[in-house]
Amino acid sequence: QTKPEAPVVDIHTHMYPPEYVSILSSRDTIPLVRTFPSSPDPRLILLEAELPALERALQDPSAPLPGRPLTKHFTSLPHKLAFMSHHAISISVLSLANPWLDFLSPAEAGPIASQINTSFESMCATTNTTTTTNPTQQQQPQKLFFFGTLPLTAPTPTLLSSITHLTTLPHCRGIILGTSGLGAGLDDPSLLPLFAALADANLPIFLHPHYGLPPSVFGPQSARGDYGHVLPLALGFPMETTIAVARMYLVGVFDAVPGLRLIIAHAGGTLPFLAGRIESCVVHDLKLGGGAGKERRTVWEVLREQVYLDAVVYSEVGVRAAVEAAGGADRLMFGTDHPFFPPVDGDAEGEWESVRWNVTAVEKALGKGSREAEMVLGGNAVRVLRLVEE
Ligand code: 5CU
Repeated sequence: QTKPEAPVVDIHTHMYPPEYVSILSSRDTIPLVRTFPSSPDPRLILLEAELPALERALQDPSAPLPGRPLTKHFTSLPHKLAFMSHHAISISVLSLANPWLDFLSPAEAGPIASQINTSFESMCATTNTTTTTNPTQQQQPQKLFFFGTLPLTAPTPTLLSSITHLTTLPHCRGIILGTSGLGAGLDDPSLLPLFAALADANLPIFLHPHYGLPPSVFGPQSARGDYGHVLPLALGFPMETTIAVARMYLVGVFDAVPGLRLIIAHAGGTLPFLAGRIESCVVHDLKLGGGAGKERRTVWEVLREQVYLDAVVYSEVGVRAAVEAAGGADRLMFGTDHPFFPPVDGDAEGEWESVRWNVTAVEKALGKGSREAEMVLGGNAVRVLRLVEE
């Protein structure tokens, strides 16, 4: 008898449901969706770094298109399921992509959060009751769960009732959160009731970047060429995440809410590499106490007790560092970042090399077919996020 395939679980996979796309299509400032006569797909413009290209394209129809194509992979459930099937992913934990609801007015944020979270719940419920094993590929049945979205600009009572709403949705397994929090970063004391409510509800935070670093950090626009998304995405995103978690640590969020669990995107940004340096600076610069009679927990201890990392890092060197930093292969979870980073040959219905790189990185770091690799590719997510129908 052959051993059943271990499930592959994608915990970092985004969608924009139709109601979100209509909001973006009605906007004049980023984030926004625009159509251009020269492009079959509308363009999705999200990042500050994309503004100069947007302005050029609005003035000159022959200028390169800004942002990225808003393909069906961002918006359609059948495309998500086909992508999963193509890459032998049996369970996905969906999340709204950045910048979530960060830009909404306080009055609209609550109702829109409720609508979007309900929409994710219904995608999961429909899929989990209707899909079966694909007989040609002998895969496990496809299942969906999701990380909810919070109306962060809404008044606190609305925000807290949105968490209560999430607890009633059977397929919600946590929330996705950016680094701005209520507008003042994740070390803002006003966030503590929210963190406590999430811990009480057993909803981990999937922490994800969006804002990057100010463009000036990367130096003046280079006369040597356009570096595209490379600097903001490859470097700005992970530094943003690192700074947000460092601030949470420094202000004592993890001690104040010991039940809080964080899953940090992109293998923790640069934390696996920089945690030692943060720790050294704390020891040398600050007297951070854990309160009377309490020992301060080191950055390493917090990472190993309250933090999980995704494995979206595209190299075995990064996977090894993430496993070391998180305290073992039982704290890392595979992800794809679908539908970002589509195939460079343009065939989005075929194999995505970005997915292959992340799978190969895990297999090279931990051993193809090893128990550790299976845990990272799926077992950890099933255990940590309780990915079984209840
Ligand atoms: O390509 C991009 O801009 C992005 C993004 O905005 N969000 C994300 O999760 N990955 C890539």
